[in-house]
Amino acid sequence: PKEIFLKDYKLPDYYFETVDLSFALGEEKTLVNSKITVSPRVEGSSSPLVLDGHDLKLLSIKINGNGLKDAHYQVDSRHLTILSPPSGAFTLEILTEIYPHKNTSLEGLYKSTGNFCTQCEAEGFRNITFFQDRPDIMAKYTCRIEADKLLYPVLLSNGNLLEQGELEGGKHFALWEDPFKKPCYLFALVAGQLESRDDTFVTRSGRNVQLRIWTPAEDLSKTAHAMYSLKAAMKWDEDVFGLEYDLDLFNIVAVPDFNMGAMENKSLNIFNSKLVLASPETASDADYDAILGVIGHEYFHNWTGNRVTCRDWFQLSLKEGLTVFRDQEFSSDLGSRPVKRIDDVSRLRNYQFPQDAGPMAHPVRPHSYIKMDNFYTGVREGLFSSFLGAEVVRMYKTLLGSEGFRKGMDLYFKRHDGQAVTCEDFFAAMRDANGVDFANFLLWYSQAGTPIVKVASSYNAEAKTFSLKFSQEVPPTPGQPIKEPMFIPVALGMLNSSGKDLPLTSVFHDGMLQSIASNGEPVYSTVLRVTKKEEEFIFSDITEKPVPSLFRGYSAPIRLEADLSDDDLFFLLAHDSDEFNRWEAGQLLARNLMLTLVADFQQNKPLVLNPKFVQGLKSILIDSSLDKEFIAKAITLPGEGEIMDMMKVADPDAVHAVRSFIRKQLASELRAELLNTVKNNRSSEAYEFNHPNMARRALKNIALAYLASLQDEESATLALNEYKSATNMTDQFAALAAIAQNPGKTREEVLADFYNKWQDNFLVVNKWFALQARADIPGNVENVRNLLNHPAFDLRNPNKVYALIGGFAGSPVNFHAKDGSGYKFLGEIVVQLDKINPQVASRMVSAFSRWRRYDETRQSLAKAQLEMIVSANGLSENVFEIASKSLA
Ligand code: BAL
Ligand code: ZN
Repeated sequence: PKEIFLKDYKLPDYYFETVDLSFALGEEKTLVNSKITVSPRVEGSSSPLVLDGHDLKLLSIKINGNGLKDAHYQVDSRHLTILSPPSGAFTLEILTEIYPHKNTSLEGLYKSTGNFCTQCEAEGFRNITFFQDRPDIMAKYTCRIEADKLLYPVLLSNGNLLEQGELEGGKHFALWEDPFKKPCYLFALVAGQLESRDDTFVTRSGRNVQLRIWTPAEDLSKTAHAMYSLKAAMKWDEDVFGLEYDLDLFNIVAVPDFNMGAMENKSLNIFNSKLVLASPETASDADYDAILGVIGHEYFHNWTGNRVTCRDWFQLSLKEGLTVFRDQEFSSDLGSRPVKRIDDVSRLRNYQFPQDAGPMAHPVRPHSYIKMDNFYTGVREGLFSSFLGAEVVRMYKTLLGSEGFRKGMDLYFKRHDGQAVTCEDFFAAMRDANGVDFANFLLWYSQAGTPIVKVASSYNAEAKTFSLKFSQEVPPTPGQPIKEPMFIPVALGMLNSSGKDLPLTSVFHDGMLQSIASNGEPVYSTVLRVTKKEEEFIFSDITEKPVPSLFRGYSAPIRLEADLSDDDLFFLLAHDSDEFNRWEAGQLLARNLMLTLVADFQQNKPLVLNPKFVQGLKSILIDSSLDKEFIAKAITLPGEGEIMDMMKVADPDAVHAVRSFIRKQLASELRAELLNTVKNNRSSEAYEFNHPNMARRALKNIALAYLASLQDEESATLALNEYKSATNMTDQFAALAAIAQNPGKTREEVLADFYNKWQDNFLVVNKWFALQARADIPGNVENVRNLLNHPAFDLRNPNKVYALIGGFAGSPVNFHAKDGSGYKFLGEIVVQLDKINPQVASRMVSAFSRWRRYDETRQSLAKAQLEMIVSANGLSENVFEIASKSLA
C-alpha cells in the first residue's frame, strides 16, 4: 500500500467547473454518466489527466462529444488516465457501470434495507465514477436520477429540485441542481421508500427554508427530537456566529446501515438512524443528547466544511475540529456547560490520549496516511470526529475571548468563502482579525503527543507574592523523537482559606510587571500564556497563601502534574468556583487512590479505602445546592482504561478488582444516602428532554448502579422494581445495567425479558448487545461468541458490530483475558469483517494497537493475532495500516 505525504501536495493540473451526473438505478446494475467541463490550471498545458476510480466498469469515454480511442487512455483497478487531453477547456463524458447491491463496504453508492444511499467522505466518490477525488476540486453539480417509481418513489440529491416526471416502463426521474460549488465528498443521492416529517424555518433575513426528515414510514413518529434539534441549531448558528442557511430546502435522511454517525452532504445530510430516531420509550437521555449534538454538528458543517472546505485531507481538522467545537458549544448553551465540558474531557482522556501515546499517534494535522478513513478519530461508536482538533479551536477562543474569536471567524469566512483552504488560513484569520502574535501556536497542528505540564508553586508571605513555575515536555511519538515547547493557555484562579477566589492584579513575567486587572478592577480568573520549556509567573498582592486552581475549564489538552497535596485537592473539590475543576480535583484524588490500591493489590496487601475520600464524595452527594448531573459525574470513578493508561505496565485484572472494591465500599458506607438519592429522584411525570429532568435521572441511576454492586437482596429487589416501573428507556436501561452487573438467574431473566420486549426495535436491541458485550462477568468471551449467532446479529450492519464487537473490545476484563481468548476472538472477527467492510474492520483492529502496554504474556498473545491479521490474504489498506503500524 502507498503512503501519501502532506509535503507532496501539488495543485491539480486540471480544474472541474461543472459536473452533470446522471444515474439509472437498477436492481442488478446502475449506470452512471458523468459530464464534466474541464479546464487546465495552466493555459495551454496538456499533461495527462489522472482520474481516481475504484473497481469501476468503464463503458465509454468521450471528449468534446467524440468517443476516445483505446490508445488515448489507460485504465486499471484504481485509475483512468487520459493520456493527452486537448489543450484548453473541454468536456469529458464518462459512462460507468456499478453494482450498489453488492457494495458491503458502505462507501460510494450502496443499498441499505432496500433503499439506495451514498457515503463519499473521504474517498468514496471514486467508487461511483472516475473523478479527481480530492477536496480542492470544487465544482457546480447537477444530478439526474432515474429509477423504478414503485420501488423508489423518493429521489433526492443535493440542492434544489429543478424537474421531476414520469418515464416509460413504470420509471420516473428527478433532476437536482446545487448552486454552490462543492468537492465531490459532499455529493449525495438517496432513492427509496421514505416518508418525511416536514417543518419550516425562517432565517433572520426572512428566507423560508423547507425542512424534511426522511425515514421509513414506521419510524416517522421518532423524528420529532431531530427536527427540534435542527431548528435549534439553525437558530443558534445565526445568534452566535451570524451564519444563516443558504438554500430553500434542507433534507435529512436516516439509514440503518452507515459507517459513520452522519454525513454533512450539502443540503442532504445522511444520518445513521441511531442519531435521528428517538422516543422516550426507546431512546435514552444519552441518545437524545447525541442526536442534538450530531444534528447540530452536521448542520454547522454547512459553513465550516462546505462553504469553506479543506484543501486536502491532511487539513481534516480545519473542518472537523472547528465543527466539533461548534457542536460542543451548541450543546453547552442548550444544556449544562460544566457537565458538557466534563463529558468532552472524559472522552478526550479515554479515547484520544491513549491513541496519542500509542503507535497510531499523529498530530492534529497528520504528515502522512495510507487510508484517510483511519484518521477520523472514531468515538461514540460510528461518529467520526476530531476531538483534539476541537481543543485547538477552543484554545483560540480562550486566548482571544468570545469577541476576538468571533472576529477571527468573520474574517475567515470573508476571506475564504467558496475556497478549499488549510489550517494556516484559519490561524491567519484569527491572528489578523485580532492583531496578536501567536508565536508557536501552530505547533498544535504539527506535533503529536500529549504535553505534560508540571507546576511548582511557592508563596512568599513577606513579599505577598505567589510564584508558579511551569515546565513542559511533549513525549516522543513515532517519527517525532524531539519536540519543541508548545503555546499553552493556562486559565487559573486562586482560592483563599475560606474557598473564595482571590483578586488578581498583576504578574511578574519575562522581566516585566504586567497588569492583569480589567479597567483598573482586579480579576478573579486570568489566562497565562506558557510558551517556553520552563517559565515562572509571580503574582503580586496575594494577601494569603492560596490554593491555585489551574487549567480552569481544562484550558489546554495537556496532562497536568501539579504539586497539589491531597488536602489541596479536597479543598478544591469542596470550594472551587470553576465547576470543571471541582470535578477534576475529585478525579485526581480518585486516580491517586486507585493507583495506590492497585499497587497494594499487586503486592497482595489488604485493600483499605481512605475515609477522607468517602467523606469527600458524601459531601458532594448530599449537597442540594449542586447540579444533579454534576453530582452524578463527580461521584463516578475514573474509567479502568484511564487508570491503566497511567501505569507502567497496564494490569487490567488489578485495576478492575480495585475499581470494583472502591465502588462496593462506597456503596456500603453511603448506603443510606444512595437509597435516599434513588427515592428522592424518581418521577412519575412524562419524559421531557431538559437538563433538570435528565440530571435527576442521571443521579438516581448512578445511585442505583452503586447499590447494585452490593449484590444483596435489598439492592437486587430495588433494581428489579426500578426496571419494572420504568416509563422511559433511560430508567429502564439503567436498571437493566444495574442488574446485569451481577451474574445469576435474575440477570438472565431480565436480559431475556428486555429482549422479548424490544426485539422489533433494532436500535434498542443494539443496546442489549452492547450491555452484554462489555460485561465484566467471568468468561464472557463465550457469551459474546454465542451472540454472533443470535438471529438479531448481522456482521454487515456497522451499528451491530460497534455494539457487540466494539463493546467487547472496550471491556478491560474479558478482552484482555489472560488466556488470550478475547484477543483470539477479535482477531478472527477482524479478518472476517475486513472482507465485508474494511472501514468497520479497521476500527475494530484498533483495539489491539496498544498491546505493548500489557504484561509479556498478553503482549505475545495480542502480537500473534496482529501478525495473523497482517498476513491474511487480500487484507484491506484500512486494516493493514492500523495492524502494521501497531506491530512496527
Ligand atoms: N464528516 C464526517 C462526519 C462528521 O464528522 O461530520
Ligand atoms: Zn464533522
